[in-house]
Amino acid sequence: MPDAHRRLIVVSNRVGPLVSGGKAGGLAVAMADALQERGGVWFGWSGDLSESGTWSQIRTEVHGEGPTAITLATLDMTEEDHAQFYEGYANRVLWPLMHYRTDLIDYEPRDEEGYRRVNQRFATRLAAHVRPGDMIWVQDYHYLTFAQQLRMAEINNRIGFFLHIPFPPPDVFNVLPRADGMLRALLAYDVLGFQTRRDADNMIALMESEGGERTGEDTIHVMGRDLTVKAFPIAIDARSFAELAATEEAQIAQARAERLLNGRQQIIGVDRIDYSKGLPERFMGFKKLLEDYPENSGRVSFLQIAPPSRGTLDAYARIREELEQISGHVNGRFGDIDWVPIRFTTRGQPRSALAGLYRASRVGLVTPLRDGMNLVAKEYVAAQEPDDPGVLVLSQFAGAAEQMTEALIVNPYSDGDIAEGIQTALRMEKTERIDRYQALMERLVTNDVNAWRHSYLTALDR
Ligand code: GDG
Repeated sequence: MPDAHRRLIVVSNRVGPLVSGGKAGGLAVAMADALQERGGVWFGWSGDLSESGTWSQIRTEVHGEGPTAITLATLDMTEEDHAQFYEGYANRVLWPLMHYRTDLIDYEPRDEEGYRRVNQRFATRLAAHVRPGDMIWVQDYHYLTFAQQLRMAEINNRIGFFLHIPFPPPDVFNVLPRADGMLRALLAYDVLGFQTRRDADNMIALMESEGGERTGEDTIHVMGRDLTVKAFPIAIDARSFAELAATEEAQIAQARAERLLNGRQQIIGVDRIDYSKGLPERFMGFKKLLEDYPENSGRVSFLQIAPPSRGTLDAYARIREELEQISGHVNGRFGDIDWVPIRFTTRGQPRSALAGLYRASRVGLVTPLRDGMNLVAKEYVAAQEPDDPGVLVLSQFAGAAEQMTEALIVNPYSDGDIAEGIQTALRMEKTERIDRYQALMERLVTNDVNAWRHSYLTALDR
């Protein structure tokens, strides 16, 4: 168990909310729980743009008191910071790169400068508040160079990093201009955590190509530094999510969906609109189901909930249009006056309603082209009714596929494969559905988000 007396400092792009369960998504809940257990500081961007930006005063909000008090500490950014650091380098270079989409990289040297500048400013501002013994845990691709900047500010504390998105093989990573400099920046961390064995192996391969030598199962000596490089698959609080699915609010959403379905079976997808999620390919997979297995006509509906994310970026607007086109086409060609094959909404749902909608669905369709983990896959399973569960159809390229082997694993690039996966799920006998659900659920409960956090912090707290 980690030493609960060392203060924890979490760094992530967005800070809060400090709630467990409720409305917040996976990352926020995991961080809030970690801080609630041991107290500490949660540091990051306020969400506001101002002229003083990273030079603005650190805004602090203290919750609780004594050793487990939590301080939320935030800084603004300037409009330029946000355009270069966030929209530019983080989302037009690192996001596509890490998702193996080198074709979508839009690299501008000034965005890289902005990225490095924001990392440097945030790190320098935080450094003034770091105490000896504090453990610093940095989240995600926005802050690859954060530890290097802290080291320059003479912070010698343990600093860990966790990447929520995939990490590609060396040949792909090296497409990044000045990739070697980025690798060197990452070596300033003590622990590099990844979602899957595959991602961790890709990092180790990159380090070995630079002369690194493994010193143990998860440790490597490279360019004079000793690091832990390890997979820590992120998880959900499966028990709480299962409870959420049985609450009154969830039941209301479930009943509403079932009324509309009128005895038909529902297939559900839930994703932020993003090209990594394989949404157009998924819609084509559903179309293929209707073509290849016409017995589903009038009997199955596909509900896709796709709230916008980073809506300012053109790529996302284009996907949305494409989805509207495909669903319009499929509904026109296959639908009937009392049957809408695809229902597609960009309206976000409360978390409890989502749980009810998962439960109302015979098939959970999670087919990203590439995904760090994918928490929707885990939520879908956790929300199922134990004695009549639905079936998860899961992309082989979601990190979750490494653990969720009882799902029906499909290739998201093949519409035929998706259609076949859905068809198998729809036809599956109840006993087999229960067997698969039980195996998946047992693993979700054992390896929940608390176990994830503890294993990471144990590695960091050496
Ligand atoms: C990144 C990585 C990794 C979605 N729509 C609604 C809603 N959501 C919630 C889901 C889920 C979360 O958002 C999405 O999490 P994912 O894991 O599926 O995907 P990313 O957002 O891309 O997250 C990913 C994750 O980080 C954690 O490390 O797994 O691979 O890409 O919790 O339920 N929640 C509500 N209404 C919606 O309409 N309330």
